[in-house]
Amino acid sequence: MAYSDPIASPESQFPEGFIFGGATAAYQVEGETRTHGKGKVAWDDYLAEQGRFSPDPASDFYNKYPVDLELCERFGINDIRVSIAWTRIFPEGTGRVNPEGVQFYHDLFACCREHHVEPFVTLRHFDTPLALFEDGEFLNRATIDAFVDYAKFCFEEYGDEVRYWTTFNEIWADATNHYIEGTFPGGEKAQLHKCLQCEHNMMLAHAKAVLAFKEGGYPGKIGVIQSLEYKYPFDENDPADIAAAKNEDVLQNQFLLDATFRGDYAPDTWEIAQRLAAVSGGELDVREEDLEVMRSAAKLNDFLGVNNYQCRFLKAYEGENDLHHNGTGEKGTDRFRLAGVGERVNKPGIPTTDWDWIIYPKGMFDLLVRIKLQYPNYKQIFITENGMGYKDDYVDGFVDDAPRIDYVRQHLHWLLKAMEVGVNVGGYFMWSLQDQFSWTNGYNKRYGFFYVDFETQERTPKASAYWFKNVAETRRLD
Ligand code: BGP
Repeated sequence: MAYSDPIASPESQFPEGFIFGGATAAYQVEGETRTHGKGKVAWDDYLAEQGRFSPDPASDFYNKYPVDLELCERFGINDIRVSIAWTRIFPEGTGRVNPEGVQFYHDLFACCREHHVEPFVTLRHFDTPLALFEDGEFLNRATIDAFVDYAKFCFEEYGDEVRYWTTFNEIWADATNHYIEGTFPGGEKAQLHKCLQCEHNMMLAHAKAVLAFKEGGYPGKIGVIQSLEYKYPFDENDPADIAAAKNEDVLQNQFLLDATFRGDYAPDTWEIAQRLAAVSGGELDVREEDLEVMRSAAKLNDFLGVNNYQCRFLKAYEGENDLHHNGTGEKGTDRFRLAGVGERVNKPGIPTTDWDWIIYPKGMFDLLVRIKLQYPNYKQIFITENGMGYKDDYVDGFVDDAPRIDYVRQHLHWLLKAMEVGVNVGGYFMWSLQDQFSWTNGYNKRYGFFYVDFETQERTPKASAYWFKNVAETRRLD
């Protein structure tokens, strides 16, 4: 089993200049969600109605970012993923600007520089302004224009302070959690056509923002972050399992990668996407003028951000939709059986987390090699998220998160192997920098290098932080 493989090439080293980063997202860390002029997002009411947990104060990053950046510097973390909260800039999503919000990010980026930490900035990480959400979010083409206006504002305002821009975080997660799994605000289930339409419209918005960035001649680089998972047939000799794996692959990976790197959809992608859209009774609205824009932008992406935590094994499935999200960490409760697509299963012997996420690090290698082979025009990849959700124990002032170290070590091992066979990877960000809340799971699913006591907001470096510091300093795994 790959998980327990020894490190195969102990002599291999990450190249000089490789990014060793930690990741955050505005809504998951900042707190202060209803103050300092910030406008509402759909999550505010959604979480309040659920009553499980609050986004305030989260990790209080709005006030504590100097502490976190100081920790980054001490622990060899030379880059931080942050996102700009759209509604700190435009409280209603369009129109009126909130100067206090604009200033906040100037201050944050300046503090990053003081601590020699590069900010890697995402424009939207799941937090669409409420007014746009209520108008249909990205299924409404007006949201595309609103996003591009917001992006242009940020490029103009922060263009000299930011070297790495990404338009969206995880278009697939947005689309599936909203329209298939029903775990994000809006909460619909098994609406395959809406999921694919959302993916297309967001990729069109990405393309328009890339063109605006390049036309503006800003100094940095720009890309998009996709959440990708290698899809293996459960039985690789069974044509029905192979077809199920392909269905899921198109939904999550190939549709978005085609849009990113081709700017249109290859014939097999398009045929499967149309068939899947028909399962939920819909058709896709993809216009020739969209594809023209996307084709122009496809040549201009400077990099691809890859968020990768796990892979999937797929079996053919003939039954009704049966979807249940394990959002509590009660192992073995997750179910994903999607009519017309397939059933997610695990293979005996492969470990999982308490949230039923499959731990199969070789999946990262297979995914990266696939991108290189299928989309040879990609320029560079950053692993923009990878990490392990875990119920950490704080004991006598210390957190021994050995399973997380093992998880990250195994993934970095397979990442190095991918680089050895020629995949161009510029950096790795662990999700997450400090503990923060998880959108659909709350505060007991911790991911950070730095343990956060959510009562006192004290930070405590975990064993993984000390281990990662050594990796970053030596650029070697062991
Ligand atoms: C990604 C998101 C992050 C983060 C992470 C962990 O999908 O970009 O925002 O939450 O996954 O996922 P979760 O919080 O569901 O465990």
